[in-house]
Amino acid sequence: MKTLRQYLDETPCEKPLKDLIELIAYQSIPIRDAFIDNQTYAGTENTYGEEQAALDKWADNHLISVLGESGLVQEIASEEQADIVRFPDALGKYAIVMDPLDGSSLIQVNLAVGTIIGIFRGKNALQKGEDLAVAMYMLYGPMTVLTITTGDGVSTFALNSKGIFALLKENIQMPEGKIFGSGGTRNEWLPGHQNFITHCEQKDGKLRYSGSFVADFHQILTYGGIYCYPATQGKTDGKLRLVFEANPIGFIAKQAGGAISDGTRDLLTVVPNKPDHRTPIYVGSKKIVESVESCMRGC
Ligand code: FDP
Repeated sequence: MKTLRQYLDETPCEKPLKDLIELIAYQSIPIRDAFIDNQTYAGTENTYGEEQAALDKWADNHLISVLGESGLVQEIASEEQADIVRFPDALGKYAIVMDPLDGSSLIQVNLAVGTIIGIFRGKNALQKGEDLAVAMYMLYGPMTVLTITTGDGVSTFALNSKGIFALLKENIQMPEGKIFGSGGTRNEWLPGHQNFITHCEQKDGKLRYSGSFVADFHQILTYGGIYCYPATQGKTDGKLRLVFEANPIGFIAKQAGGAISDGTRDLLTVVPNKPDHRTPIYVGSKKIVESVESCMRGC
């Protein structure tokens, strides 16, 4: 059995970065323990005007407090915070981007949700996705699973009965597969996206969409295919966020041989203009993501 720490010790990551990765990964234990007492909505909205689940707030407060106390982190951009949270006295030189609990609408129905994290070296959380040092997510499904890249391939770990992350799969390569799923409703889709979905259907694509980006992506990482949250009528920037969601997941996708696009360009090359920068997202196997761009002009 290779533990997460043993795996990290084989990477060129510096010790404080390895400590930070482990610290974050093992917060999956208290976050998972908090599910049972945080099943309702909190009665508040986040900066995007979306209703916050109690667990969104719990996980956000918990991670900010643990990361602040660690002294390793200069700033955190969290989906649940309107502004960047800064720790000017921290000695460590890392910046975190995070969606503390992605897929909130599924908490009450006990389907898989997760925590998405990106780590940049330096003080600035608003960097291009391709400059991430680390991207990782913890998925709370039947198992608690950690998927991680430190910029040299993708590996997945499972939390075992002793509370240790043990290696499940390494050097994961995303195959070209047939799974597709899209957010938004059909009558709100724009013609280019409609063309692309028709193209997927004509190629015998298999529809899979749970309402949890991180869980849907995890399936695509294994079987291949594409997750989409497009621009829609009235919401031309889509729903998902570049900083907290697209970049960490896109970085993992690219490290596994896949790609991420907004329908016109590689999202990892885009400099965020603000923490809540939204973007249409197409992420998954390389060829199918490439085909999106031509479908936007008519398949
Ligand atoms: P949620 O708002 O429940 O946290 O990015 C947020 C997200 O979920 C994704 O995880 C998910 O894929 C998408 O939004 C679901 O949105 P729709 O309900 O519009 O399909």
